[in-house]
This record gives sequence, structure tokens and C-alpha cells, in this order.
Amino acid sequence: MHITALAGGVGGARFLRGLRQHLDGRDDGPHDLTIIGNTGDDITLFGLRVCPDLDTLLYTLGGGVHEGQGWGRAEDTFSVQGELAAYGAVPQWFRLGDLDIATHIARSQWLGQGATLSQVTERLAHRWGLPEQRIRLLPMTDSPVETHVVLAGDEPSAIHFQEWWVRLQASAPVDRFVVAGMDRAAAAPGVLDAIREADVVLLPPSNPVVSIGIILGVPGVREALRGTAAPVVGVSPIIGGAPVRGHADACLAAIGVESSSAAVAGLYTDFLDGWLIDPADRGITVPGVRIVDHDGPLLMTSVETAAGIAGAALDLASALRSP
Ligand code: FO1
Repeated sequence: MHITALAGGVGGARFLRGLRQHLDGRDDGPHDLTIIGNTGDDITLFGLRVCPDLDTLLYTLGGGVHEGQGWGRAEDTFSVQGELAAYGAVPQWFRLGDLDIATHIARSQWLGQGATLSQVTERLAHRWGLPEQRIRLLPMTDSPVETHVVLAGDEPSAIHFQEWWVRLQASAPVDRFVVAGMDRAAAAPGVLDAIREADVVLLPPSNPVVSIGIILGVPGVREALRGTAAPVVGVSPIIGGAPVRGHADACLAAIGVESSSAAVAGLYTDFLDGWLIDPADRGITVPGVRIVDHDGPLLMTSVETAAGIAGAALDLASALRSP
């Protein structure tokens, strides 16, 4: 089976690690997985290009992630960050570990030599053993884009998404999210075909506004999702009105959408075929979408529970595919 998934950061990466484990346990393989990663979180710091969602996917799938945080490297140290602070170099609110900085240096060097983000990501993925896992990680676009947050208030001001998310902990009221550079962006090579030619398309429980929502804004992606013959199945990031993690509720409020599983599915109804929900949300309905309750909490507390959720999402996809 060829599976394509749109993914953001921590939730998406944990789901896809479970999916890979589930697929490896099936006897109907081999199965290939193409991940279209969000690059709206990207930021340039200290002259280095940082791609948080791509790195979270690389580290999580490659076995190097700091498990408790879901981002950054396990056992990392912060000597460089400390030295930068001693020099008064800013910002200091975004913690870059020494091991993590090597990723940003390599990426920045190769970009500076003229490589595309897709080519850079392929080289980084190779080191993390993704090809051996039959996983291909594609940035949603090779064009530099950044999600910025226009803050609510009388004089409009905008800050980078990471400053809102990390320094302000998503507490500042938002007027709207804008993706700087998206007006000049094109889908990265292979992205649209990966959606059109997939046997199954999955939406992991990533943030529907600042992760999945940003990928949907790449020209051609939404049309490809509407047109693909593959069943498109999503996993709810909201359980009983509360996000599983992160600040999805603040992001949904910013776009005037209630923090509920049905409302999030409502953002995708022009292409969504199936929606896997937590038993707490049993009974919700979304026009044109087949809804299935998971047979347990929709919480990825381990790779095994994530694998179970991924298996349930694939079961829903195959039920949608068979007449
Ligand atoms: N998230 C934080 O809450 N605090 C941080 O200091 C932080 C640093 C950081 C460094 C590299 C990286 O790849 C991710 C990092 N994140 C941090 C997570 C980042 O904000 C992600 O973009 C979000 O988790 C959304 O995916």
C-alpha cells in the first residue's frame, strides 16, 4: 500500500511512528509511507534555518527525539545556547540544543550551496534511516514560508508563530494567522502526486490550524485531496472539547472555530471521507463523513497505542474503499 500523510509536529510524528510499527506488523506488505511535512513553523535563528516540524518528524521516526518534549534531541546539552546568551545574542526563548544545532548548520550550509529544502531533507532523512523504513519525508514546499501571528489589538502587530507559541505560550489574542511567502510558494516536487496516487491519505492528529491548515494552503494541495481516488481519513486531535496536546484550542478560537472534534472535521469536509474519534465524542455527525469511535482512548501514550490508532484509521480507510 502507498500511504500519504500530512503532518505537523509532535502529534503527527508520534502517530506516524505508530503507523510505521503497525505496518511492519502486517503480512500484506510492503507498505510505503510518504509524509508531507509542515514548514510554516520554520524560523531563522542566529543565521541558521530551523525546520521544527520536519526535525520533529526526523528525530521521532529516526529514534533520536527527546521523548518527553516530543521535539529536540534526546540527551542534548545547551553549551552553545549558553555561550550565545553570554554574548547577549537573542532570542533566548527558543532552546536550541548542541546536537540539534548540527542539524540546522548542515541544513543551512546545504541551502546556502543552492540545494532545495527537499534535497536537504532527503539528506537529513538518510542519516536517520528513513529510506530503510520505506518512509519519504517531503517538505510541503521548497519555497521559504513562515507562519506569522497578527495580534489582536488597536495597533496591528505581527510576530513569528514560534514567538507566539513558545515565548507567549499562545496566550496573546490572535487576529489572524498569515503565512509569509505562501503567495510565491508552489508544492514541493512529489507532493501533489503523493496525494493523487496514494492508496490511502491520512491526517494524523496534528494541529488543524497551524499544521494541517498550513499545508492545505499550499497551492494545489486541497484540490488534490478533493480529487484523489484514495479515501482520506483523519484522526481527531480533540477529545471531548479539549485538545490532546499543544494549543489547538487557542488556534481554533483564533479562527472562530469551536474546540470540538466535529468542528475540526468540519474544516476538512470538502475532502474528508472518514474521521476516527475518541469514545467520549460518540454520536457526533459530520455531513458526508463516516465517523468511527476508536475502541479505546484516542491517546498516544506509547508507540503501541499509537500503532493501534493508526491501525484503526487504516481499517476505516479500507472500509471506505470496499464497495
Ligand atoms: N518548543 C517549546 O515550547 N520551547 C522551545 O524552546 C522549543 C525549541 C525548539 C527547538 C527546535 C525544534 O525543532 C522545536 C522546538 N520547539 C520548542 C517546538 C516548536 O515550537 C514546534 O514548532 C511546536 O512544538 C509546534 O510543532
